[in-house]
Amino acid sequence: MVSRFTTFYRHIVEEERKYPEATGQLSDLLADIALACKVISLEVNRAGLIDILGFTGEENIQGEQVKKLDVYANDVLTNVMKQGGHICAVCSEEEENFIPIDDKFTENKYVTNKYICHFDPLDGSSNIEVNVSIGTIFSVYKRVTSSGPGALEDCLQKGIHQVAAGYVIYGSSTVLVYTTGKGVHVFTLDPSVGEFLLSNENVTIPKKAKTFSVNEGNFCKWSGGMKKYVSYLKEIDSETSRPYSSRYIGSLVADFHRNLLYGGIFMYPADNKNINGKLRLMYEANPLSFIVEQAGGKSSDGNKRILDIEPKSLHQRTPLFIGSSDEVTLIEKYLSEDL
Ligand code: P6P
Repeated sequence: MVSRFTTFYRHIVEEERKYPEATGQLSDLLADIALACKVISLEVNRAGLIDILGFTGEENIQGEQVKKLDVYANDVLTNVMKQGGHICAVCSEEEENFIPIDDKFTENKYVTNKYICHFDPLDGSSNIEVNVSIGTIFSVYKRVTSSGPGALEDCLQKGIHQVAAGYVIYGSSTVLVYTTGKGVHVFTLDPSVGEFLLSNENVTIPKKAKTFSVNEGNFCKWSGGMKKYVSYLKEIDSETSRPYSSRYIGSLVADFHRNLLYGGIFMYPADNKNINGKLRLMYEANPLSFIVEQAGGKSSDGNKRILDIEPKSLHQRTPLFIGSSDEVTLIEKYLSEDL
């Protein structure tokens, strides 16, 4: 546990100070993302009240249109990024194309916006009606073009080139997890002061796990290797601590977060209907893969490292096997039988 009172911004600035060449843009960008997520958290935590308080769900008492929460989350994040002045392009699960943002003109000169961001503004939002934890996932890269509004080549980079990644879970508490390539750190929002406070530093994921997370309703659509692996996990064998426990919430950030802290493997494989799986490479698989590798875990599409995948489109899907390294290595072995 952490003994000192450290806010998220203090933590990122302390990291920044270790690098004389740092301009502070990444620290400010991460602080902007945290601010947006605090705002989203307020609305997510009120969501259940919309019906109870008699709002029509169409128009609130201020006469404003009550937006679907995932559209609301997207608008908050996009607007904060546009105003922040550090981003040349925003890519979102909610937007078909990337949103280019021009360099800002301040003190009679153009200042180049150095970064691009991918977001899943509110992953798992269909769970909100039943009060299941949902989350925001973000992924940050340095631009590859020199200046001006961002271009598609800035947005389609391999996950290995991320400079920062993280997620915020809106659950029993609001928790922010992030990495800039120097370990994985966990913060818990203290609503009374409106700050994310450091609760767990340099998190590591156990190499072996006791739980697996997968939607077994898809069992009949899986490959032979996938069926064999999940059946193996459910056999009784005390020497290998089997059967594993099955834990599947159906909300990626919640399933991932439990596995990160306790150990486990999350799987969303390809199947005969979704030949590339369901989850998205750029704003789900890549950021969580950066985090899990920083925590000593592993992430694969069943055949190769997620972070090495060359993206072809903003919303491309990928099979995802992510979590404790021994488990991911084992599932890759089972799936190699399918080749
Ligand atoms: P299924 C939620 O809709 C989501 O995108 C992820 O958060 C979650 O892991 C997955 O889909 C659940 O998918 O097909 O098992 O309901």
